[in-house]
Order: sequence, then structure tokens, then C-alpha cells
Amino acid sequence: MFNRAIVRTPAKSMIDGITTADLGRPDYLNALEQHKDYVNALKECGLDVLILEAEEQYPDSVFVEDVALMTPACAILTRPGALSRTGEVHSMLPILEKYYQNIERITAEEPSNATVEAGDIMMVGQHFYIGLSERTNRAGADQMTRLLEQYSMTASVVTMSEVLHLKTGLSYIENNNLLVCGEFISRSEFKDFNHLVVAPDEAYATNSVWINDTVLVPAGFPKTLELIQSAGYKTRTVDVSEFEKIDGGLSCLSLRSQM
Ligand code: CIR
Repeated sequence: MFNRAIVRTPAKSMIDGITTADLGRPDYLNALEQHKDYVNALKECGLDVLILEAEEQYPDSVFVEDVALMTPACAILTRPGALSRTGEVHSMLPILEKYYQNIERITAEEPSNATVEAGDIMMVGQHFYIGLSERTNRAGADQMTRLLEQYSMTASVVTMSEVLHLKTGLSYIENNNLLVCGEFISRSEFKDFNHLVVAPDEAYATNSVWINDTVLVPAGFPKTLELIQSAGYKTRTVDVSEFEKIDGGLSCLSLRSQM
């Protein structure tokens, strides 16, 4: 069960967010409306939502998921691999201190230059899968693993090459069900999960989010919606098309916590 979510109001500068998509620039006013509906969806799932102020100096700061990992035992501040995002962690520390007694952080630890973005980390109970991506490197994954082990949790790394973050191509929606697409479909480390395979033309919707028995699904992906519903889930669609334009998915827009 999740009790709380932290989100950040999109900055006007989000129109300059990092992107590999060819979908045009985000419309800021529409993004604000979509973000409000996202907050409503979180509240409908029973979460207490803390809305942080926009941070104009960081165009991608609306994607709060990447800057911290929330676990049942501790919160871990990350060290984003995208240089323009490194500073996003600073303002998150005092926020996390309100809710967590135990706060850890990924450090530079010379000469390793460890980096981690938590969009690369998928929680399955007490185990955490860490994707080795362009944003999360081996040194970062090793540090993250050591920190999780200090709190009696476990982790394993997943190599990847096709998507930005691990959870771009993989989402655990509880009950042993895994939404999966592309390079992750036939991977041995996930063979014991029930695979809900997302069609390639709806790959973006693989990043759906389980929250307290409802699955939030991005609007506009009818096959994936049907796939999730036919597995027995209640669903809530949320239009996040303005965030898709800068490579952001549903999960990236919030930090969800059991605290
Ligand atoms: C970035 O490239 O960092 C942002 N434009 C998108 C971040 C998306 N976050 C995520 O998938 N966890």
C-alpha cells in the first residue's frame, strides 16, 4: 500500500526538457492541466499528495521519480546521470527529511563517478531491479545495492540498451504481473513473472503505475488498457501527452511512498 506521493509542478522551462522524441515541444499550459489531473488520479487512489513548487532552473524537475528511491525502510537520494539534472536532488533532501528517519545518498565516490536515476529501479517487494542505462552506471548500481543491503533488502542489475530508463520498458503491477515490452520480453531474469506483453506501437504505455489496486495508464493506448483490465485490474487513464514529448512517463511524475 502506498500512502503518500510527492510531485513537482512543471516548470515553464520544461519546454526545453531533454528529449529524444520527435513529438514537438510541450505546450506548457496543457502540461499544467494534465499535471493537475495526474494529481487528482493519485488522490483518487487514496494518496496524500505533496505538490512542490516548480524549479525553473531545472527543465526536467517535474520528473521527481528520478531523484530519489523510496523504500519501506529508507529514502535514497540519487545522483542523476544527466548533467542538467544533477542539482535536482538538493531541494528534495529537506522534503524527504519530513517523512523518513533514514536517508541515504549516492555519492561521487572518486574515481567511480557513480550515477543513478531511480527511473531505472523497479521495486518488487523487498527486491530492486536496477537497469544499467545511459543514466545509471555500474558504480551507481553497486552503491545502491550496498545501501539497500544495509536495510536487509536485495538488488540485481539488468543490462539494457533500447530504452531511456528500466521502467520505460518494464513495470511491476503487483500480483506477480509484469508489463513488459521490447528487449525485456524474453529476459531470463523475469521468466517467473506473468508477462503482460505490450504491443510495440503502444510501448509508451508499458510505463503504467500500480497504486493501491488501481493501475494508472496513459490515455490513448487502448490495447494496453484492455490488457491490464483483462488481468483483473481497475484502471484510471491519465493524459500525459505533453510529458511524453520530453520522454517522461506516468511513473516519472511522482515519488510514491509507504510512509
Ligand atoms: C530526462 O531525459 O531526464 C527527462 N526528459 C525524462 C525523464 C523521464 N523519467 C523517467 O523515465 N523516470
